[in-house]
Amino acid sequence: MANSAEIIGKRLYRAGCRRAFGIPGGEVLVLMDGLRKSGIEFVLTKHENCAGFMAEGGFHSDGAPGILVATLGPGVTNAVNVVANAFQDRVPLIFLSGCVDDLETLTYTHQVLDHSELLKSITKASIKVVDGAVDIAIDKALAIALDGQPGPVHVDLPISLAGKSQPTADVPAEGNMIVRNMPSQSTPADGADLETARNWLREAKRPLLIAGVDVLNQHVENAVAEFARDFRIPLITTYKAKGVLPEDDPLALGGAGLSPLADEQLLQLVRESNLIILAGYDPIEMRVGWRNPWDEGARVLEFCAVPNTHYMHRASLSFIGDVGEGLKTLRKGVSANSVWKNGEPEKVRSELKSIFPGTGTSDTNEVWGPAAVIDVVRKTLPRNGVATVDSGAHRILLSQQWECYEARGLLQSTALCTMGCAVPLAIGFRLNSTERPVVAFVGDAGMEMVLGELATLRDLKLPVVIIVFVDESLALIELKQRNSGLPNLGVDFGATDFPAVAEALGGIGRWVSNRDELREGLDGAFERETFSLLACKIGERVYDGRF
Ligand SMILES: Cc1ncc(C[n+]2csc(CCOP(=O)(O)OP(=O)(O)O)c2C)c(N)n1
Ligand SMILES: [Mg+2]
Repeated sequence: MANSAEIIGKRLYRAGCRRAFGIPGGEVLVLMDGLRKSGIEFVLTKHENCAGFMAEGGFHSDGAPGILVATLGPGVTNAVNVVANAFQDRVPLIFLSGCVDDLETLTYTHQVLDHSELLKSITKASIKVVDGAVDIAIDKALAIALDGQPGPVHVDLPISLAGKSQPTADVPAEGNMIVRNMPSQSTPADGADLETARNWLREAKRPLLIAGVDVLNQHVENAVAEFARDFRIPLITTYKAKGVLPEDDPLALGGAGLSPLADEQLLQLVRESNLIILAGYDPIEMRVGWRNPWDEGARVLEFCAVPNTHYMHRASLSFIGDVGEGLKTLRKGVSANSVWKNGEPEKVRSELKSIFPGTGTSDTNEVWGPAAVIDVVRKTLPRNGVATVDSGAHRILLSQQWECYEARGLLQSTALCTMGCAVPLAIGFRLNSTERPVVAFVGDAGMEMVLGELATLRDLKLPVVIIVFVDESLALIELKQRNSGLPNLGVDFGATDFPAVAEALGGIGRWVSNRDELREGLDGAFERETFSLLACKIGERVYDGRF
């Protein structure tokens, strides 16, 4: 006989999960023991919010849903931000919490709040486990988390149920099978719509592809890249989909999302295109400029995972299902055209490189500053290295300048755009991907938000490299405040000795104020037994006019 906690552990293990992240309270101890007995390692963090991002980092590495564990009351409330992030950023996250037994709720109030009600607007579902159907509850949570567009599912486990014996659920022995309750790959049906779409592809002289997060969720990166290459169609991606086509490919126009300077170039191309093909594109990552960015009469084909109910834009024809299969079906019987005869996409590509110098092999003319930092790290990090980046001015510059050579090569919060994600994302990813160098870029305020997790890094002995952009300011917000003509208020702050903090917490810390020092700091840092923090003094007010 297994108890409820063990059943939950076994089902999660079968779904590929190998780690759970969080902070315990008395109410989840039996649950944690059940996870451990099932082969799932518990990783203690300093904040539930960071635990959730570590779980997400692990998901980007192995594809298994992340697991976040929190105790009732304050544990759950501390997790709200990362659960909202998983919801907006389409991350399959199983959020396990303890709760008081139903009988208790009538007469006991200490730390008791309605978890499900609290999480309602930021989860795909919240399931309270009931006696006799523990296996169903957890399998259903997995199915919902992975279905359509992935997202967070909350599972509340009453304290006394956790240790209660359950009829042993049948769990097949094979290890890595991910439970996917998805419909089998669906292709556009034959018919008038498909014929119209094929004709448009035949006639397209200026076609353009825009790819988004669902290409990654459906694992159809190769199909999209192949389609782009075979038909010579330039590709714009969201920040999440950067690297679907290696960004040194001449067809790759880089990521779009937060930079008005990049948007100016890319949206012009969108307006000039006579066939826009959307591949797994979810505009939740985009700013207002991407609301209805094409003319009413434009030909727009949309291949999407779920129906377009966001109304951020409209498409002429929508094909819902497997994006890769959709593109394969579309191209049947259509041969490649010669396209963009005046070379507009190449012009945009080189214009973007001159706006954001330091992209790829080109050098920045900046001797020292944020672009120089990004430049040095990109050229030092091996091609298979993975970067994470936090929210702030540094991120907008980096997302444009950083060349990605594979999907999930740059991890960030692009829909909720929350601060405090880069360091824990890097930890979770590196924990799983022991062979890949991982670097986290973070602003000084973002770093101060998650300093405690340096102690987690110390305990895990991971060689994550952290690059802190030190400007003693919430640079992005300060810039907006100044541009709005508002007086300076609540955006600047005092100096922190980041290297000293890093050393005190068991890492290597260095101040860096030029390219050579940065290269020296990076030397050997990816092979250490601990983390390295390189605090880059970039000066104040350095982002004006840069993005
Ligand atoms: C949790 C959270 N709080 C506030 C914000 C709003 N915000 C966006 S960027 C930013 C400034 C971040 O400062 P820093 O980490 O130093 O990065 P910088 O802009 O200086 O590069 C703030 C406060 C946010 N995105 N997330
Ligand atoms: Mg800053």
